Amino acid sequence: MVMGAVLAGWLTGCSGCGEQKKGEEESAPYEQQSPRFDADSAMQFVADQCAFGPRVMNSAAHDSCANYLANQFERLGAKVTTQEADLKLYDGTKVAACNIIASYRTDLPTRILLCAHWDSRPWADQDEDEAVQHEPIDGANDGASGVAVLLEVARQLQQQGPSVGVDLICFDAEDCGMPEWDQKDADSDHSNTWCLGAQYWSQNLHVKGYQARFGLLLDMVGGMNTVMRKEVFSMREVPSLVDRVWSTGQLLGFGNIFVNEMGGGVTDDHIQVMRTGIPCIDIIGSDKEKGSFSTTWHTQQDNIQHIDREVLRAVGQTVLEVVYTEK
Ligand code: AHN
Ligand code: ZN
Repeated sequence: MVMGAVLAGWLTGCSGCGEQKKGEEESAPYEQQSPRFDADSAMQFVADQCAFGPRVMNSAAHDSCANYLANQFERLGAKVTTQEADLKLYDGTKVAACNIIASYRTDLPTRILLCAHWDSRPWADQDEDEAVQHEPIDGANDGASGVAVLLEVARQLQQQGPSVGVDLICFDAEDCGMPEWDQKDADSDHSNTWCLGAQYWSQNLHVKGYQARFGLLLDMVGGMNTVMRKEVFSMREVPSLVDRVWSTGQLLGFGNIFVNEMGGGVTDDHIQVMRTGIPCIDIIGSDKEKGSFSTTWHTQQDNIQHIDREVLRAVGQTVLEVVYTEK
C-alpha cells in the first residue's frame, strides 16, 4: 500500500470516481520493490534486547545480549563474524568490546553496509532527576531500535536474497562518551570518547580491504514523536545518498517521518565508517517539536514504553527498499 499515491489520487479527485478526467495525467503509483518490513517483529527484537537490562560495557547483560545477537543472525542465515577488542573509556577504564557483523551474499563483491550501535549508555546524564543520572539506561531507542531494524532486515534478507551483498554491523561501545559531569572544559573536543567500537573497526576491518558502495547508519529510529532530519555531515559528504533515502521514504508514504528539514551535525559511527572510504549517512531520529534529540535521550525514560512501531516501520521499510532497488 502506497499512502502517498493514494493521497495524490484523492487530491486530484480521481480516487473512487472510477474514471480519470480526460487529458489529466495521473502519475503511476510507486511500485514497492522490497518485501514487507514487519514492525511487530522489529518491536519484539527491541523487547528482546531490553529484557537483558542495560547492555553497558563489562556487564553480564552486555555479554548475554552479544550471544543473543550472534545467535539470532546465525538463525537468520547470516555469516556471523564477531570482533572482540580491549578498549579504554575516556577515563581509562578497560572494557571488553564486541562488534557483531552479519553478512549476506558473501559470494558477491558489490556490498552495502547497514549499521547501528548495540550498547546502551551507562549513565542517564541528561535526566532531570539527579538521583538517577549515574544509573545505566535501557536504551530502547538509543541502541536497541537500530539493531532491531537490522534484525528484521536480516529476517527479510533470509527469505528473499538481495542482488547485492549486504553486511549488517552492530557496533559496540558507541555510547560511553564523556558524561556531562566530567566535561570540565566545555570548549575541548570530546568527540573521540564516543564511537569506540566503530573506531576500532575502521582501523581493523573484519575483511582485509573491505569496501562497500555505501553505508546507512541507524540511530534512534524508534522513538515516539520522532522525525528524521538530514544530518549535517551526511549532507556535506554524501548529499546524493541522503536525497535517495529521503525521497524513497517519501515515495513509500513516510513523508511524515522523512521530512525535508536539516538537522544538526552528530558525532556518530558514520564518521568512523567514512574514514575507511565508504560513503555513509546517519539516519538519526530527533524530536518532532524540539528540533534536537528526543526528550528521552540519555534519560531513564528511554525504555520500551516510549517506542513507536510506526517509526520502526518507516525506517525499516525505507532501508529495505533502498537495498532491494540496488542492482
Ligand atoms: C554526541 O552527543 C556527542 N553524540 C551523539 C551520538 C549518539 C549518542 N547517538 C546516540 N547516542
Ligand atoms: Zn546515546
